Amino acid sequence: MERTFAIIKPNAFVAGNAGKIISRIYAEGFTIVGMKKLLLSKREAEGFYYVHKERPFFGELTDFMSSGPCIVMVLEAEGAIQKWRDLMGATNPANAAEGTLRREFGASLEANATHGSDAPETAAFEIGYFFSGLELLV
Ligand code: 3AN
Repeated sequence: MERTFAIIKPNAFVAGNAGKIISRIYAEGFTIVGMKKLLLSKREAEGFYYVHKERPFFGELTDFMSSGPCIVMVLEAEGAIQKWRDLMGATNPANAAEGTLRREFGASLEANATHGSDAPETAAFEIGYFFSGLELLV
């Protein structure tokens, strides 16, 4: 079993799509090991996206991620990291395949509805950024 870290981003939460996304997560066979709603501060969003700090979109991305509530989750499944990325679809909703979450709920490259870890090391960092071990008991 593997764990990955997921976010339902502010655009999806504000549009009222969190419930539909959570239903898809269950339907695809993930276990939700941890889940909470947060309103990130700009500083907290910057800390989370630290690896992107040199990218030109860093300011806009962290403004967006602190613009409204989001839901952070730890998902468990066989091959959870790739499985969740497959369910999300391509980063740009315009390129995301039919049936993926970003295709259905993404509004733009930035407001692309969901986030998912891209490797075991990033999953470990991202899970630890938001959850303590005590919050992830199953
Ligand atoms: P992914 O989330 O699919 O792994 P990354 O790691 O390339 O994609 O990008 C991190 C986040 O930064 C994405 N979720 C996306 O919302 C945002 N992003 C990526 N490229 C751009 C861009 N050119 N303009 C604005 N936001 C971007």
